Amino acid sequence: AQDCQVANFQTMQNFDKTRYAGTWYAVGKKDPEGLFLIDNIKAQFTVEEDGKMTAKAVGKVNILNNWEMCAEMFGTFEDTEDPSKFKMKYWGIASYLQSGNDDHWVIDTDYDNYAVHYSCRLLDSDGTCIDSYSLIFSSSRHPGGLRPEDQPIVTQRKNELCLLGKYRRVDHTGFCPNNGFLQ
Ligand code: DAO
Repeated sequence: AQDCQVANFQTMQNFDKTRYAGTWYAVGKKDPEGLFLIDNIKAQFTVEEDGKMTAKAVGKVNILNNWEMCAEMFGTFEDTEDPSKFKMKYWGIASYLQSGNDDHWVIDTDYDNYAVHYSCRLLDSDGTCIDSYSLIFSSSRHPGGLRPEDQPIVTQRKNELCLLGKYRRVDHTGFCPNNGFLQ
């Protein structure tokens, strides 16, 4: 049987946040309960002078059930003993946007083309995840989607996360234009 224990999920070996820095386009997403970011999701990771990773992200959200807007979000990342696993604190530039603390794991990346992110918000007593979200990123070299040669790797990672078939496509329609928030 497949091992779906979160503690046993393989993450990126020797993750290098400096190589990871830059702009990534979400092209796939497995939503958590209480979905927040819908589409047009773009994240920009930076390594600050103190060596800590930070991020800015934009994405379309639904506020008050029916108001579509572009959320501008900040994230700060605490290192852990595993270089691929971070504790992320996030908040919006506006107070009515979601904020919180999530795990932020880099499952796999080749730094240039694709990245697979994972976060479990709630563990079950058996060690599997009750509430997770995961983003599939394509680099700014391929904002429209993953290269064909990266797709089987990403599918394999989705399967290892026990989330195969649970992702949806994330569209980029220009709803969240570059307005100076992201460089
Ligand atoms: O979309 O439902 C959801 C959960 C996403 C929460 C995280 C918000 C953004 C944080 C900043 C940067 C990292 C990708």
